[in-house]
Amino acid sequence: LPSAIEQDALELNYQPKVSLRTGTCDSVEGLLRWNHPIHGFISPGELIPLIEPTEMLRPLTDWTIGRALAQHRSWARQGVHVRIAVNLSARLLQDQGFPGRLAGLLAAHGALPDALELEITESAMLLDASRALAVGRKIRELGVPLSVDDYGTGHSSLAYLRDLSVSTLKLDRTFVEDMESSAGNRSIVESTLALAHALQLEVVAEGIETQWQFDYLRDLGYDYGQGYYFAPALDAQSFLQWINDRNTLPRDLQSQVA
Ligand code: G
Ligand code: MN
Repeated sequence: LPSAIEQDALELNYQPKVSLRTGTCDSVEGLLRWNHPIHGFISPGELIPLIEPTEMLRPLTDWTIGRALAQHRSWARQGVHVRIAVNLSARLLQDQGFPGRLAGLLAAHGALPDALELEITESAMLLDASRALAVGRKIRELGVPLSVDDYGTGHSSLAYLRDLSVSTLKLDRTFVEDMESSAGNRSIVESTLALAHALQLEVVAEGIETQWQFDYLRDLGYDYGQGYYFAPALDAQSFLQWINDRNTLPRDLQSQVA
């Protein structure tokens, strides 16, 4: 991994997040890709748990944030302004030096804090909760939005949604997947929306794959959606093509077609 970082063998791919109200896209999730010379593509799901307990977590995090900020600027120069969300290890909320390094990265890239968003999983609060709250607060004070990823699958109290100053909740795709056939999943999808909005959080449905799911979530009042229905994770150039094609569609069509 150190030499992969040095030789730029890591890449970020970008999956669009689409407003279910307007059909437009103003943010993406950056997903790490490592094309390993022997093992082939290694996904972040495989990589992060291996890296987490090691001293490589820091350089990998810094690389990811730096890459996202550089991409943000490159797209901006091409007239496309999208926030980039990156997935962070929950352990970073235990790292009191992280907010300072984050501020340094923003300054080094000449980036505004809302160029970026940090996604963390619920497990952040399983560690030292009071430290996670303090680090989370510092991140928010910098102006970088935090969101809770894979919501509903972790083991957490609801108190952290109230206390961790997150701005967005991303409902895990397993609840969206079987929505059509599972009344239980529909109840979870609906009550999560009510909870999020009551706490003044925006809510994103992950894993939208079908027209039925899209219609249902939009009619229910979900703010954003992400999933193969709109697009898979795309390389930087393909994303530019995708968003330029999409944003030239008439408004009324944007909210109807993928
Ligand atoms: O945990 P997180 O939400 O960051 O996971 C992102 C992962 O979800 C990526 O690996 C991506 O390929 C996958 N993914 C994105 N959209 C969909 C979808 O619509 N269906 C399924 N099954 N997986 C998806
Ligand atoms: Mn994520």
